[in-house]
Amino acid sequence: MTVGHYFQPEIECASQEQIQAWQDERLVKTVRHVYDHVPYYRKLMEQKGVLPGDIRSAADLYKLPFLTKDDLRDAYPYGLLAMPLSDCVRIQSTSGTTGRRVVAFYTQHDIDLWDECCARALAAAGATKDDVVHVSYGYGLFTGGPGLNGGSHKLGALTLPMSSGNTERQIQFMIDLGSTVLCCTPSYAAYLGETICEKGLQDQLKLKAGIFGAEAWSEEMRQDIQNKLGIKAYDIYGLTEISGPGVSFECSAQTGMHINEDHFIAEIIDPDTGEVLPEGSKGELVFTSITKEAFPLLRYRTRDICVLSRGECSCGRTHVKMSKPMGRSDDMLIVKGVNVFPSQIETVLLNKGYPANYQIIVTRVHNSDKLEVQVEMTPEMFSDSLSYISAREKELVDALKAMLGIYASVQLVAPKTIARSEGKAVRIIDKRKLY
Ligand code: DLL
Repeated sequence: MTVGHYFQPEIECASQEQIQAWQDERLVKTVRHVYDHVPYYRKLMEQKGVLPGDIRSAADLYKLPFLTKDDLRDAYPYGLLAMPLSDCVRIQSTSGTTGRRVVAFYTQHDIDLWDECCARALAAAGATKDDVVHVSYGYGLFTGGPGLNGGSHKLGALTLPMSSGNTERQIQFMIDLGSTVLCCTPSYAAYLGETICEKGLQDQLKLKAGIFGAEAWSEEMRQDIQNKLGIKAYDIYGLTEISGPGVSFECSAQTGMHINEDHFIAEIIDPDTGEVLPEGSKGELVFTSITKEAFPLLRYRTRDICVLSRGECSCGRTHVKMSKPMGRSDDMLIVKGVNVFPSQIETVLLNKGYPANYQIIVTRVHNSDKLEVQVEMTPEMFSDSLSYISAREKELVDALKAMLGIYASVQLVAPKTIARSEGKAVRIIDKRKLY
């Protein structure tokens, strides 16, 4: 067992019996709290014929109804809040999606626990209070920046709240202030690495580790980042609904991410039937938060497809590990770290008078995502005036930017040029080979 690199060893390396006991006790308490304070969920429980008294331990979890992103939308903004608003101190929201925004609320207690989860992730990557933690995740509503920032503070490390963008300044600060741990999306890490190599600045860096998540990344990308930045690169997973980054994190073994099981119970279900699958099966990941006060979600369907595995880990941690997500059970795309639903793109196109004949093409060029939308013009719009077509394309680019929060290039094509399908329309062509 590799000793060290823990933030809370007594929790991170607790026995299975202890983890079970925490989960049993905390689940019972959370179910009661939610039933008493969240009429939306109480109704779901009543519809399923379950009462708080039916949940006596984590073994009864399967009796509870699921929650989905649609529930969060229906209940927007306060319908799933379990504490008075005056006890909440923070709101965060999912990245970039206007149509389907999810807002999550935190009390100070919730922030403290979230920070602890991120501190565990930092410690697992070898960070201590002597490190300079360079946080280049976006700050603001997105949970990346605030999450790792809070974790770094908890650890007592010197925290550089850089946020994303302005690559020249990022690199300058990295060199001048001796950043040792980098936190950002893997795409941005790869871009930083590329720029640093082009400028021949590798020797001036003190970086030793990086914590990269919020989007899928392959082992090849890990190697590329590690080589370019001269660091060990660790994965971190999380979602706004469940708190943000730090729901799970990679350790030195780099064979999956330990889920913080004292805070979150994980299940794997069959996405079609909702049936709970035995450990080791591939299916949709479902989380139940058991320590949150303001926004505790019971059996939340993440739509991320993965595998759970329990067993000895060379790092000494005992909490269950999840694989890297291997895909999604819905059609959400993550482009440049931003969640994009094809339905949002369709809404923009239909609102602007285009037919629903379009294709969304996602590629990754030099580790950077590119989103392209090809859309057919109607016969009435069709024109051979190039300036007319480029003005219409520009109008769509602007409308998509307003809806998605990111740039998508648009190509208008002649009527009836996009291949028709005899079955489901093929709307998304993802060429990134991420999973
Ligand atoms: O992406 C939280 C986060 C910030 C995680 C920084 C890690 C680092 P959302 O914007 O709500 O939250 O997006 C959540 O992103 O359901 C996954 O599909 C995907 N995702 C998050 N981390 C990973 C990862 C943040 N390490 C959604 N690998 C999740 C693959 C990831 N996909």
